[in-house]
Amino acid sequence: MMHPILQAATSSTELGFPWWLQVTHLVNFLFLGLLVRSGWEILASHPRLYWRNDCGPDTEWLKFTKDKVPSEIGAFTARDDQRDLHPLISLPGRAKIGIGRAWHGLITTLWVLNGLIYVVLLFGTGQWRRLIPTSWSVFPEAWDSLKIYAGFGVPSIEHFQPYDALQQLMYTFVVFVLAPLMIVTGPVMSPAVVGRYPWYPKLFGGRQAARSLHFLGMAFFVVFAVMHVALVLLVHREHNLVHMMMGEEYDAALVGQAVTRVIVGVVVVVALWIAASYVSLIDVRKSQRVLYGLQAPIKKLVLNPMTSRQRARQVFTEDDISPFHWVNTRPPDLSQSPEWLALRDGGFRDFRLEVGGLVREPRSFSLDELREIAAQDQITMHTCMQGWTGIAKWSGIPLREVLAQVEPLEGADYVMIESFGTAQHMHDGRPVEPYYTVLTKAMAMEDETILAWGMNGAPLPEMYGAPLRLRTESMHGYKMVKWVRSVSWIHDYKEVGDGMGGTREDSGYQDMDARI
Ligand SMILES: Nc1nc2c(c(=O)[nH]1)N[C@H]1C(S)=C(S)[C@@H](COP(=O)(O)O)O[C@H]1N2
Ligand SMILES: [Mo]
Repeated sequence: MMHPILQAATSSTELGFPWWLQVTHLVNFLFLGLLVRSGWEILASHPRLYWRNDCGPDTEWLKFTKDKVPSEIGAFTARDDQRDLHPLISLPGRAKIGIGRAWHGLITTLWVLNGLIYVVLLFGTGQWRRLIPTSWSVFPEAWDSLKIYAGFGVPSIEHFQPYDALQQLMYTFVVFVLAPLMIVTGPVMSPAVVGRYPWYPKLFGGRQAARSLHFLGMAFFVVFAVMHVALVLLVHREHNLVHMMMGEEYDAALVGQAVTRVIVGVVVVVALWIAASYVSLIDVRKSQRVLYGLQAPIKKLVLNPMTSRQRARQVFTEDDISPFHWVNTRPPDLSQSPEWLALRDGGFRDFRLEVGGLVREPRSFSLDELREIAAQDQITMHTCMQGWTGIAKWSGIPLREVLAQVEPLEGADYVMIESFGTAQHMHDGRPVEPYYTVLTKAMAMEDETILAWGMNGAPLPEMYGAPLRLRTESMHGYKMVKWVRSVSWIHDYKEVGDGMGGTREDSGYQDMDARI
């Protein structure tokens, strides 16, 4: 009988260190860095983490800002809370969150693909046998290794086949628990997924709990990566390097070349991480087009069929309404819209919603007239792409009922909603512009796309968009124009504004397709 350790050693030799193992590792290292850095960009736009969906003041369990949030609504906006990070740190840096989100989405797809290739080959080639523990003895053995490390010792080389019990446990955890955790919590950030499958976020304890778990997973990945690299370099370094870099069993003659390859590999990957930031910032519009363009087909395929059913399913009740609901951008002031201020002073009695554009005959409606056409209530969760959420009851008229009042002309393919108000801030530093958004026909006709005049049973407050605001529950908050002035059929969103589909798309570099 061969000693089990020796037996394992022989089978390990037979398994070798195939090239695909090295390639998938290197690609993984590159992608993880891009994911973590773009994740930081997103986190910096709302540097607070919660377990509860209402994100109220002092309900964070962790925050990366000293700012306190006053409970007075609008005193401190979500925009005021945004931080920017240096391009050396985050991807791309300088608070270009639209581009950060674009990178995050694109790389996620590629990272999952690389992971699938790795796992398929792992099982296809028998490599899994040395990675995945197959006996309970792995626990006491790992404990022994841990004790040795704790005494700043190093388990002897025979323990590594080529991985010791502790490594096996760790790697198995990272590949089969941690990575899947990131993959399953990611989609909970999408309003379309959460709106369409309301049971899904509940698996994780809610939308914010999933966001917090996603963050903790990232933290674990970072700690693991640092420890992993440190141990590779500290414990039997020469063996490891030859295995990893040369794909061969240890041979002293190969050490020099292995070390060179490590250094080159790390330098190239880190350079690519940083280059991704600076290259994206050279021409931000182009980055937006390219990065979102590349993932458009898969987004269309996977997300566009998902429309919110929070109303039909009665996902939330009055009890779920958030006591605090963040605000993004304050009502228009005198310089922005004297017109809106005059209407407000008259209690919006003179307000008329203009419905026009490419239509046979434009029309306008008072709030009372709109109420007579149709009314519906919906208790839904608002998700801002920055990361915060809030649950409220919205009352209003389905947009499709408004659109049914006019006859669109040939070539009217999109619906534009314009505001009396502006954005709080334009990301490219130009003066603030009137806020607008463009919806595809499908978005406009959704069941939970409404123009709301009421919030939580009262008239819509000024801060939240009085007299009318758009609610598009399958999409992020940036589509939901507040202080609505008009609805127009247009031919193409490329012909209005900067041609990107809305104010946040034009100047925040977000995607017109706001379902994730
Ligand atoms: N006119 C106008 N509407 C707007 C915005 C804006 O800046 N101006 N911000 C949007 C964004 S990014 C979000 S998240 C929601 C926030 O809605 P709330 O302030 O009612 O929570 O409003 C949207 N509507
Ligand atoms: Mo937002």
